[in-house]
Order: sequence, then structure tokens, then C-alpha cells
Amino acid sequence: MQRTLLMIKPDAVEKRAIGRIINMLEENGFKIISIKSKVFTKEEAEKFYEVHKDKEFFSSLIDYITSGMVVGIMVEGDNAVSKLRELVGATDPRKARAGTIRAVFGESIERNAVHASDSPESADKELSLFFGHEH
Ligand code: FUP
Repeated sequence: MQRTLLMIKPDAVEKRAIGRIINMLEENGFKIISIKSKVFTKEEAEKFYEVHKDKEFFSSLIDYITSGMVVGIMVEGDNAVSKLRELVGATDPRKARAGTIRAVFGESIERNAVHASDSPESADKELSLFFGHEH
């Protein structure tokens, strides 16, 4: 069993897709352990995305991710990290496989609806940022 984080980003919250995304998680066998909405401060956002701090898209990404509410969802399942990445789809929604969350709800490579942790180590760090150390 693994736990990982799905984060619904401001574009998907704005288009009222929270419920449909939670449906997709449940229909695909993920167990939901905890849910928390928040608005990132700039400092929290920079910590969340610190691996990208030297990329040219970093400041735009920070402006976008702090522009509205996000929803963090702690999910559990066998191989949850890689299975959730499969359900989320490619970073660029135009390249994401049909039926994935980003293919359905993503608008652009930046406004791509959701984030999913990319390794058990990232999941641990990102779940701590949302839920503290009780996961
Ligand atoms: P992913 O693991 O699929 O979320 O993608 P990355 O870790 O490569 O990128 C993290 C976030 O940076 C993406 F969700 C969106 C943003 N990004 C851009 O805005 N522009 C790019 O060219 C690449 C990524």
C-alpha cells in the first residue's frame, strides 16, 4: 500500500470540476484518506515546486498556482504513485491519453488541472506540506 497526493489546481477548481475529478479517483480504485483545500502563499508554492526553481516557467507557475484555491487529496492504493500518474496523464494535456484527468480537464501545459506526486519521496514531502506529518 502507498499513499500519494493528487492536487486539483486553480483552473479545475474554477471550472467546478472538483466532484468529477474525485469521481474519477474513486472509479479507478483509489481510496480517499483526507481532503484539504488551501490557497498557497508564494513561499509555500516555491517550496512545493522547488525542483523547478531554475526553469524559465517557474515565476509564471508560482503566479498561477497562487492565483486561487487548490484541493489536496491524500489517496491510498497498491502502487498508488505510478497508478495515479497514469490516471493523470502527460504534463501537456494535448499529449495526454484520452480519458486521463488532464485530457478531460486540462487547458494548457501550465493550466493542466491537477498535480500528482512523481515518486514515493515526493509524495512524502508533498503530503507533509498539505497534511503535516500525520500521514
Ligand atoms: P508533471 O510531473 O507532469 O506535473 O510535470 P513537471 O514536473 O515536468 O512540471 C510541473 C509543472 O510545471 C506542470 F504541471 C506545469 C508546469 N510546467 C509549465 O508550466 N511549463 C512547462 O514547460 C513544463 C511544466
